[in-house]
Amino acid sequence: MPRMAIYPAPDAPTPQLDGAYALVTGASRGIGQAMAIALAGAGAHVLALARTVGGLEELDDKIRARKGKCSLIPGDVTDPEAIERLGAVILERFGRLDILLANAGDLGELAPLPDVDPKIWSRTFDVNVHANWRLLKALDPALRASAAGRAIFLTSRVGGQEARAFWGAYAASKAALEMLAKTYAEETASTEVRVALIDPGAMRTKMRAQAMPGEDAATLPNPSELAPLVLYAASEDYDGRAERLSFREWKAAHA
Ligand code: NJP
Repeated sequence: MPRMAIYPAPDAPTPQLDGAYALVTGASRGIGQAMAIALAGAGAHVLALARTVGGLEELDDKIRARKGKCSLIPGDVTDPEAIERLGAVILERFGRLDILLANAGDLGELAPLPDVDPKIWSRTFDVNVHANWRLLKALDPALRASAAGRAIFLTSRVGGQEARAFWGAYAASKAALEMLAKTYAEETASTEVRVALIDPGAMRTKMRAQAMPGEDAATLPNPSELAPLVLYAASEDYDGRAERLSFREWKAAHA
């Protein structure tokens, strides 16, 4: 019997994450950058990973302007050696990882399945699935070393909820990611590690603009609105096992 997702109350106080170490992948823009700012605002020391150094520096400026803590990790999540090294460095330097926000994602190509470019198909799975498995593999010891390790994955409505024509590579990769997260939740059930899946719905980011070029971005939520859900999933109070936390459902329940 699948467990029901439990959502935070709209008026719940912002969780305090003082002293927590939080690795955010895809922190150079969009949801990742906004959530890195939110995590730092709640007291976490953010370890921000992405390829675009300019975006990371912009994040660093924003966090420091708010007196938060941030370390930049320019890199590619699809680089296996770099991810393996990262796991070892985090464990050696900090002794633990309290929060993994596995946010980096690739939309791939919106096209009928037979027409998807094989290179883009592979890249989509490399970023959305294989990189996240490697992150888990590399960071599992550090997450288990935390008193309340939290692994949070960004999914999508099309990842297992709703098949949509032309979204094949992205949808199949997010469905695989969801099963990866659920499996990890089972494997860590007897530990202090907890796993969350967050479905942000349509948000005002570059990926969304790439998917829906004709859409008026002003009608979409700002990624910062996702903060209460992400901070809840990152908190000691969160006790989920990778049930899907949907931003749309949470907003609708409290409208
Ligand atoms: O995406 P975007 P969003 N190595 O394109 C990074 C999900 N989602 O914020 O490396 C390292 O603005 C990239 O950094 P860079 C979605 O599937 C969204 O919209 O510098 N990093 C950038 O920081 C995804 O999982 C919506 O190019 C890599 C970030 O990823 C998450 O939310 C709806 C990388 C992508 O920023 C964030 O999406 C939904 C690599 N190889 C699910 N490749 C939505 N926005 O509407 C990419 O249902 N990145």
